[in-house]
Amino acid sequence: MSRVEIPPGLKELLQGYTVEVLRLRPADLVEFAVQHFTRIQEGRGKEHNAKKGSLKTSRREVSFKTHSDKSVRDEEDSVVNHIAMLQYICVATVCAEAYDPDEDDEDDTDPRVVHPKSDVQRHRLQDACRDILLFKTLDQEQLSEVLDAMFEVLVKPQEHIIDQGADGDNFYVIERGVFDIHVQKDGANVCVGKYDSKGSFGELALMYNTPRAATIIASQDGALWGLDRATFHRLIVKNNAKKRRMYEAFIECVPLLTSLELSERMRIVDVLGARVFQDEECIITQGERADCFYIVESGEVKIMIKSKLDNLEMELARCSRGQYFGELALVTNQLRAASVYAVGVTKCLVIDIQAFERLLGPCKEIMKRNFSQYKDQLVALFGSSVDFKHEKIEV
Ligand code: 1OR
Ligand code: 1OR
Repeated sequence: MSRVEIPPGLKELLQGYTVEVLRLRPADLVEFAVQHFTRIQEGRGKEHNAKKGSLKTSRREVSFKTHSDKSVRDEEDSVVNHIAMLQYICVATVCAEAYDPDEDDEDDTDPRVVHPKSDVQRHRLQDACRDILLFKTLDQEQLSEVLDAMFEVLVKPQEHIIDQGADGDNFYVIERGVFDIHVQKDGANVCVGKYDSKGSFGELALMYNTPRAATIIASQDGALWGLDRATFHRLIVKNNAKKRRMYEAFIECVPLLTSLELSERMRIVDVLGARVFQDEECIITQGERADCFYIVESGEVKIMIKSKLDNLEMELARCSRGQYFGELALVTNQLRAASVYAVGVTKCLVIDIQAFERLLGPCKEIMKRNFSQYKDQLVALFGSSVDFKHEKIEV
């Protein structure tokens, strides 16, 4: 069988279609395909008009060569090969992307993993796991099963916890220590970020059955809590399928994310956490370092800025369902420009900085367009002479 070149973008295109089919289970697959791809084409038209960033360009340029100018018989072999390849991609896609827990009960028979811990250890573990986004949508019983299965890992400076390209064994939660993230880019090893005393890593290879996407190196003595692959799969990956069902309709309606492919939006759902804030609770504090990005799922938040002159906070804006905040510090790499408070009980979807960098790159252009609006509003409201704490916005 001759080698068939897979055009760039084909996998994502079929992946999106496959996920939609499995989700909506249409009676007529062909009719559904026509509607699905027409929607994409229309969306692409809008994107062209909006002149989005170059990252999406290669995807938009995907085109299928027609065979009308050649004899059908000459092309038969190639068509058969393509179909085989499509079938292969669809099967791979279903395995990697649209894992359905209801159709997989095998894991349920796996023995429950328990690593005994002292009270002190359990306390430290609970502290480390308090803000782990992947655990935020687990119920109490699932969470205690996860905590039972976790085991302590002490690390030394320069120790490689994960090597890019290796198979995934464990997921890790950080208790203490600084961990550098390295990625191979154009043959060179580049440090693209770090985890500082909190957060988690190593979920991607376990979620999508792929090789490790980055190398993680301890830069000082540290302590981690590991979770084995089987338990991660049984509890977190299964829970992700439920999360997709819960949030996909909402995520589809978030204006910021409409330029992403469906599969890209689903990857965001896989790693997000949900947090509920009480009335007046502070979600973001002006001047602090940033580690998360937020989308309001229900309720409302108010954005308040503090003047250096009188230290009084004044309200700048409000965000409600479908709107986002906390992007400014992440994109500009500065401290939080304002504080954000819940107005009434408010639920937000939270994405950590690493996932933001990895998954929301294509949306940054849209966010940046809003920054210039921030600037204009600021000048219009207060004049350029007003001195705010940390208000510097460089785009
Ligand atoms: P993993 O199982 O692939 C390496 O093992 C882990 O590094 C990975 O899961 C993530 O948890 C974590 N790209 C890919 N993986 C990353 C990244 C990342 N950052 C942390 N991890 N990028 C850096 C974003 C700041 C994108 C680099 C191009
Ligand atoms: P952040 O990461 O800096 C605070 O954390 C968030 O508040 C910030 O990201 C933005 O999401 C939001 N107008 C509207 N929203 C703002 C503004 C703003 N500043 C910060 N946020 N400004 C315009 C004033 C009329 C103020 C610009 C300094």
